[in-house]
Amino acid sequence: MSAPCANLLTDAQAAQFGRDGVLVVPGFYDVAREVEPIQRDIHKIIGILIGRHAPHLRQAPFKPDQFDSGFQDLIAQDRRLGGVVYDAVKQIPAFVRLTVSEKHDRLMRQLRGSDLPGVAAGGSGIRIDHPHEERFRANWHQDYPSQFRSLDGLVFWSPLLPLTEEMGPLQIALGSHREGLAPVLTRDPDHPEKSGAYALRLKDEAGRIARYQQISPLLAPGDLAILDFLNLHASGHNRAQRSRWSMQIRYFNFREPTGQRIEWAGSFAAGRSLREIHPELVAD
Ligand SMILES: O=C(O)CCC(=O)C(=O)O
Repeated sequence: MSAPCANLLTDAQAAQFGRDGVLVVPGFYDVAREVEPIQRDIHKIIGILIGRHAPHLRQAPFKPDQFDSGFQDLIAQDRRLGGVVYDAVKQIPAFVRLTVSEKHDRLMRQLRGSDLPGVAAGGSGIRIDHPHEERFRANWHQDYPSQFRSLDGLVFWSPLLPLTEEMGPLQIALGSHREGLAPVLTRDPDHPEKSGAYALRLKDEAGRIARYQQISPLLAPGDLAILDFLNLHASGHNRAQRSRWSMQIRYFNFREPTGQRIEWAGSFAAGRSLREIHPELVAD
C-alpha cells in the first residue's frame, strides 16, 4: 500500500493534464468496493419507485451492468420520476463516501500543488442523460462559471455504465483551458426551454470550439476523467435506448487568489449569479 501522500499519477500523466486540461485514468476507482455499492443502491431506489408507481413493470435482479433495470420503462410512464431518482441518488452514502475519497485530495495536491482542497458544496452528483432530451444536456462550457469556488478546480467525472458512441459520451476540447475564461451568453438562443447553468452558451461557440481537437472517450465504470475547471466540454447527444449515468465530483483550492477574492462563493446551485460575481464574463 502506498504512503498517504504519495502521488497517484506519474509525472507524464500530470504533464499531460497540464497540457490538455483533461486526463483519463483507466481503473482509477475500485469497481467492486467503490462503484458497485452505488449501483446497488440505485437499483433499490428504482425498485421502490416501480413498486409505488408502476407495479406492473419488471425489474431484473441486481447485476452491476443492469443496475438501472426498469428505469427506462418507469420514466416512459412518468418522466417526473426521473427527477425523483436524480435527486435521490446523490444522497446514497456510498456516493457521498466516494465524493470525499482521500484519493481526490491527493490528486489536488499533485495537480494543483494545494495542501488545502475544498469539496465544492452542491457540486457533486450523478447525471442521468436521457435519450433524445435537450433540456438538461450541457452545452459547451467551462465549469468555473457554473461552480465558482476557485478558478483552478477539478472535476472528477466517472461513468456508472460502459459508455457507447450512441449514448453521446462527454465531448472534450483538448487544451482549451489555456485560453482562460470564456465569455458567455446567459440564454441559449436555440433552446429557450433551458435555464440556469444549462442555458449558458459560449460567445461565438462554433468559432471557439473549432480551435481545438476534440475527444469523446468511451469510459467504463472505474475509469476517471479529470477535467480542469477551465476546460471546454459538452454532453454528447444520447441517441441510445438507455440513459447515460455518470458521476461528477468537484474540488476547489482554498489557496487560489480568485477564489479568495470571491470568498469561495458558489454559483447557480448556491443561488448566486454570474452577473453578480463575474459581470465581465456576461456577453449578452
Ligand atoms: O456528463 C455530461 O454530459 C456533462 C458533464 C459536465 O458538463 C460536467 O461534469 O461539468
